[in-house]
Amino acid sequence: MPPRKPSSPVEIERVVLYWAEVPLVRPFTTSFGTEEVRSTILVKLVDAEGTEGWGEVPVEYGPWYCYETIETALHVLKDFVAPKLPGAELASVEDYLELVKRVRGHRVAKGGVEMALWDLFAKREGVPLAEMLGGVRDRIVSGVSIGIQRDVDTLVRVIQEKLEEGYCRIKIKIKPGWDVGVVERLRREFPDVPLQVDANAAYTLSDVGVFKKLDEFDLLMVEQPLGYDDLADHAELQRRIRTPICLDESIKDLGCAKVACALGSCKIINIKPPRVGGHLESIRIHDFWKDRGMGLWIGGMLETGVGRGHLVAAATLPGINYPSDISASSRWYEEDIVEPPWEIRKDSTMEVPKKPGIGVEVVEDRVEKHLRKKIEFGT
Ligand code: OSB
Ligand code: MG
Repeated sequence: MPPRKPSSPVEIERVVLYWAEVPLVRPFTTSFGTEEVRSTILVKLVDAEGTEGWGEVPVEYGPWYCYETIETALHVLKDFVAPKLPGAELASVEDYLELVKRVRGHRVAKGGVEMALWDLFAKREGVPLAEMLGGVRDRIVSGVSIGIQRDVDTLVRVIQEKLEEGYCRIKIKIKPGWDVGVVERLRREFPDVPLQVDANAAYTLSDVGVFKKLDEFDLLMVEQPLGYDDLADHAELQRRIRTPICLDESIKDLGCAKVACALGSCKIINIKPPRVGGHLESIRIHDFWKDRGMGLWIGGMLETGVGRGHLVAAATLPGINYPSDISASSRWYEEDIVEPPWEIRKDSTMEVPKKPGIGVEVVEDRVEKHLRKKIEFGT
């Protein structure tokens, strides 16, 4: 199903940006560092009738996962995107993209507003966001992403705990020195668990031996092994190993997906709507990749309940054929900023809300509790 067109244009009256710092239940360590709080920017759009749309800009303080940071995102949103919105009449998401076309790159920042607009349109239409996007499922399959731990025994315990909570697929972060030995041990402990690894670009082609060894362990995929921008080397690596390569950082838009397809850089794409600038570009990548019968799932970036709602809706698209990194709110937060919080069932699925839009309510008192800065436009 193609995405649904709004039946009437919306006039944006107000835009509110909330820069918040929500504490994580446990620090999260990847090949590029450790996060103890989720710094994030929430975007609220309000129309003339007072209907609200919410989006999230899940950037970090440093340009590690992508070049955008809290400061660059606030700068781009505050100086170039948000001022264009109050009074603007938007008949579609495409109208918004046209309005901010002069801003090159900065997809996560622009994407936060794009997603808020989808939520607003869905609420105005009275339909769940999933339906608005052209989704086809009433539940999605969750997997869980586990950071680098102090030692392998700790990792084994954490995985045990996650399996007991219901997660059916485990992803671990790897980096040089925390790879083959770790996976070998996990395969002894959990021979049949669907397992995949994510390197966040920590290796180069000269490490091909590591990936040849990982080929022995029946992994679902190896995510972003090489350079964050390097489609050519990934193609070379994919020719030399059996395990499917999944690209994350490298796929910034449909153009990257087309090049990756032409070169054979990967067999699977982890679509993160924020990374590619929102839902519309996610749908374009999804449609292109699905038509070629390749692997697709939705990745996460420790989003709060707002961004998580957008991920859940995106994961209902028909071509999603692997578990997504969309865990329960409690995986990351003691208290999420939405009600109800996101939960998974014992069978590793998450229910897609039937309420309009993202289907959860933002508890603004909780946002205020963690607020660093609030910037308003309009009225
Ligand atoms: O590479 O997939 C990644 C979190 C932040 C930034 C990048 C990544 C991740 C994760 C966590 O792996 C996924 C989640 O939100 O559960
Ligand atoms: Mg990744």
